[in-house]
Amino acid sequence: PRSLKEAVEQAIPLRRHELKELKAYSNMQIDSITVGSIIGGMRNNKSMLWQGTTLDPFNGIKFQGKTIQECQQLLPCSPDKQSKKTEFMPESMLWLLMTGEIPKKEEAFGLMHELSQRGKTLPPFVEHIIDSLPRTMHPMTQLAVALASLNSSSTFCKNYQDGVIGKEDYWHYIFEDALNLIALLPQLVGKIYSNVTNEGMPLGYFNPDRDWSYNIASLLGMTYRDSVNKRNLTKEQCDDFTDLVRLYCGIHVDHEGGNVSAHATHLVGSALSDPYLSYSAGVMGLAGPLHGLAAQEVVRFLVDMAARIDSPDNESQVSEYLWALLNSGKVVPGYGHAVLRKPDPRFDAMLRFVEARPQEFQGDRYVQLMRNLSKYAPKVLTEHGKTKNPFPNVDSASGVLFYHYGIHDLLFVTVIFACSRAIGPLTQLVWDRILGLPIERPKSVDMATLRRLVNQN
Ligand code: FCX
Repeated sequence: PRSLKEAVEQAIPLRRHELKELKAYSNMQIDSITVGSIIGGMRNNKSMLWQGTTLDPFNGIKFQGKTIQECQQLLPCSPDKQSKKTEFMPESMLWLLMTGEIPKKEEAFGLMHELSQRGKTLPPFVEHIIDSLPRTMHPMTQLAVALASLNSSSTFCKNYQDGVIGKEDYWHYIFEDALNLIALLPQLVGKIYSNVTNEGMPLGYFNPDRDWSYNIASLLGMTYRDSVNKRNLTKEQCDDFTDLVRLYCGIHVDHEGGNVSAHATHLVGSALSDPYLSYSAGVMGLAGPLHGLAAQEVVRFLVDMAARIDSPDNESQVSEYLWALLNSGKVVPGYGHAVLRKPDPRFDAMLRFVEARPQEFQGDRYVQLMRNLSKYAPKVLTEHGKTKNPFPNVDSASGVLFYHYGIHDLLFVTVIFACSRAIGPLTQLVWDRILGLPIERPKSVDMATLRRLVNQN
């Protein structure tokens, strides 16, 4: 079977040719920029090349043109799940985003092994840095620090500084770094979780024969090994948790190019900062409450609300809680979106995970509240009248499912998001260098210029 790198190499000539053809139309106008977009966060400006995913306001995310459900049907699952086809491996998604092709089973398994070989050990200096950080430091900050520190092992950085590589070849080293970074995430995440919850002592093991998501679950201490699993979960629950990681990490990889974490990675990478520095910047963006940190905020909000209402079915109490939140000037976390105008299909995918396990979730009042909220909150938000999208986004469902299985450190949820989000933006970073895209440098304007332009029209 082909390696991922061989498959990328096969895809290059066509893409480079396409870009060359497009360059002939460089002066053609395809969009216009309004005053509203300049002072309103550049909403809807078509101004960035992004290959792996596209986001439609009404149909949601597509991965190389494929919906979540198509990906669930087509992308290979981990080797241990062949008899019972369940969630695909994020490794398969990485292959799809990088190459535009559905990998053959053997290719996906090959990539799984390649990643586990690359990710076997965390460099000792990174362990040391994480150990030296205060246990109370936000886990996202710990992750950003650790990622940035890995820049000292960047093959791109070293070869660039040695002056031995030409522009055409940058991508080989960016690819190496990107794959190494993705491969190390299970170890990084496990180390940070043990730092936050277990005085830095390991909670589980890395298994080089298993898939990336299994290793995330294992290093969080969530796979079924009696000696390690202190959470009294059954084997089935542990397997379900690993599937949850596969599902969650499989569908959070990317949300086209303009979202904060993806755009920050692309922007910083355009200065030829290496993938570790670039994705560290992406992680810092993901750590904002209006973006990835919403996953953490949702769980806090559900736990707090559940303590103040009689039952998750009490719509009037839930609505009252929401109105109090809105009237205090806060947002309802997990609701609304800058682009989407319908319920997020990623939210639906998380709900299908719950619905496939009715017995497991029936007694969980937080999960029940999350489900009911998706019916109650849109009414309140519509009446409130501000948000353009009153429906749930993916963050409204994800954290509470991790909470269900025992990840009770609420600040940690976004770190699992960050594992997944590496895959899309780093894929694009590889293609940025293959295509030789330039440093990003949009034009800014001051108020006087804007006023002059407005008066001219
Ligand atoms: N609750 C209350 N008010 C909301 C709201 C919500 N969930 N969503 C939007 N609004 C408000 C905005 O704050 C804004 O108010 P303003 O005019 O006083 O500034 C108004 O509605 C218009 O905003 P809108 O254009 O609909 O949304 P934006 O593109 O500005 O913002 C986000 C999009 C996602 C930032 C916004 O909906 C929000 O804050 N949601 C809650 C946080 C959240 O869930 N974030 C995760 C989003 C996503 F999934 C991700 O990127 O990870």
